[in-house]
Amino acid sequence: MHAWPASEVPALPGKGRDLQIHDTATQGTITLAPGPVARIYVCGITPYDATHIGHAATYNAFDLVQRVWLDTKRQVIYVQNVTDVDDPLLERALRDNQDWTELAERETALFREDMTALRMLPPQHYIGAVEAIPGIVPLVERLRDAGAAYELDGDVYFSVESDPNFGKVSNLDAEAMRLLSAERGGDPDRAGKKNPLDPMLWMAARPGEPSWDGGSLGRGRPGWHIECVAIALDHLGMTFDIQGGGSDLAFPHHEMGASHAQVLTGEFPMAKAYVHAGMVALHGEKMSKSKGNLVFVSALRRAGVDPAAIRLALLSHHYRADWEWTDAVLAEAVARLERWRAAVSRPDGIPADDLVEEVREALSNDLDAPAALAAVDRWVERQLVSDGDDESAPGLVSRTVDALLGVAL
Ligand code: 5CA
Ligand code: ZN
Repeated sequence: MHAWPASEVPALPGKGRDLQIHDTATQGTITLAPGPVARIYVCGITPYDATHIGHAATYNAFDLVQRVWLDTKRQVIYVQNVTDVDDPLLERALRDNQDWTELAERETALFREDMTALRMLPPQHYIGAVEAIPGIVPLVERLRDAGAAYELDGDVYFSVESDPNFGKVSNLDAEAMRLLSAERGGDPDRAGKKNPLDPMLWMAARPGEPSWDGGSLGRGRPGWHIECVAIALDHLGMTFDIQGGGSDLAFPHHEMGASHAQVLTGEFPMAKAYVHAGMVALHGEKMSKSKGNLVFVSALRRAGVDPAAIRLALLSHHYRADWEWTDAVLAEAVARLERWRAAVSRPDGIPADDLVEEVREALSNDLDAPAALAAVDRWVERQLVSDGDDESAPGLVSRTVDALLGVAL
């Protein structure tokens, strides 16, 4: 699949800082020092509805990761998937009486437009579940041949008990896992499973649903977790730096993915850091496609909201916090954008070399974007009333805000 165009990332003077980031698995902060190449896998959308602010907030967090790494002159290999076949997508297509491939293509195209408008840097490998099927089938066969998978009425399940490290990504107790499994695509109540938590690796073809040749598995379609494992291992290999997504992916998705990879390779963890963004809510509840309490990025853009203001609204919350989208959040971002633009449009001003370091410091410290915004705010407030004569300052601030925060002033 093609991704979307990259906006240019200006080079900044001086030296970038290494990223320290919170890892869900070890529940601590890790300094990722990945050498000259950094590798990140970010779970992509299930394209049955448009990009909402919750999605945008999560992708914003991982865009910052890339920007911090690029600032250290590392090469970044960024992989993202598109879950372009799965139950929710097929259910929505059926409900709306439309072709599921058209629905997926349309929403993926809109996602690309939203990401471009928000200046999110594209992945180098943007891979759909459907196109990954030829790589998924042999992995499921290997899991089965290793005794880590079993068949139930033609469907193939992964046995969580085959992984000695199962549970070490999300650190949840059995009851919590069971509840979340039922909530997030699992089927803990299906009779005949060895363990209620066992996730599906391969779903045998159902009447009226799309299916693909699965070799010795028979016709069917892939399970959700093995999709991301296959794509990640194919393009990044084992022990890449970050697997990222919203906090609702820690369990079961990233836990199961780590388990699949553990059995396949004998290694744990698949990613050095499991990084999870908080959930954005609307009207007191998590924004979600299934509940329909959504603010779409495309709707805001159509209403004339500057994407840079949307981006500033996202940046005004720490990525790990759960927060609520309100009109006030957006209004504050619009006002901030105006102040920042006014400040950098002056022909000269007060020196900004310290500001570059403050923004670097804030982001390297577990992506503390609110602290980065506060640092820019401080420069802007002084700049707006100063009679400084540093001609390079406004340009340097624009480049810093662009390179490290993805905001075009
Ligand atoms: N296709 C799978 C991942 S492989 C999936 O979860 N798709 S999704 O469209 O449901 O979500 C895409 C990303 O947005 C995930 O990382 C998810 O955790 C994140 N996300 C969904 N809702 C919210 C929300 N309300 N706030 C923050 N992030 C969210
Ligand atoms: Zn995923």
